Amino acid sequence: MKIYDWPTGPYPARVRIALAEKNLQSDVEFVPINLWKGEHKRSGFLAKNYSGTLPVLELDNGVVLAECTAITVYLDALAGDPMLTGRTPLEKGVIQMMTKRAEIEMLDAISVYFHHATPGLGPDVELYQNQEWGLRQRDKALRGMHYFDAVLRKQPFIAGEAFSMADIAVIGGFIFAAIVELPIPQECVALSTWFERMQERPSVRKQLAIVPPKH
Ligand SMILES: N[C@@H](CCC(=O)N[C@@H](CS)C(=O)NCC(=O)O)C(=O)O
Repeated sequence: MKIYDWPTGPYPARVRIALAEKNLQSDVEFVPINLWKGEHKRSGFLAKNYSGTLPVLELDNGVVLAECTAITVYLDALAGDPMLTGRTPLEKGVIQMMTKRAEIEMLDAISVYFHHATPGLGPDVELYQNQEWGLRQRDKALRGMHYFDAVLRKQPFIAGEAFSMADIAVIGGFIFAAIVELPIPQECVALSTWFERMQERPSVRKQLAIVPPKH
């Protein structure tokens, strides 16, 4: 299978971490798509992923899967432990909920901040920017960090008692925060401590070596 990706991208990082956790890296050919040159907005790539985003997984039979969550669900089902998307019906539901929350409240919000209130991918790619919207989303991401801090004061992982896809989504948020130099609020001690613990995982350490964290 192929993964269309960009090595320093926070969303592709989610899939790279999942691949490393499942020990599936050697089954994958990585095909770089240059975001800074806008290759993800060209017709050839849009034919694979209508949304014009990375990462995209392409199977050997040509079937294409986009969206980090969908790709992670697929990869998780291919191999054994650790299970990233849960075993019981309740675990599966909670992990999906917390992954979506990580996207809405942190990762996607930072992405909107990047694309709208910073130079983003540059004038050739960022054809419409709305700075006020970007700044609101930055503030939303900061509120999201406080929310996840509160979650982690009560439990060791984002979705409960075990490492999961939801942790990986928040790690994606940390990676994006480092790129846009958005500091994690100092008072979010549980969140920072959790992130230090996440870096003990080889899958995460390897990814952060590509995108050094600043927080
Ligand atoms: N919801 C998508 C978001 C993917 C996404 O935004 N990826 C970034 C790469 S880090 C991207 O392609 N950005 C380019 C753009 O939005 O122009 C997912 O979960 O895969």
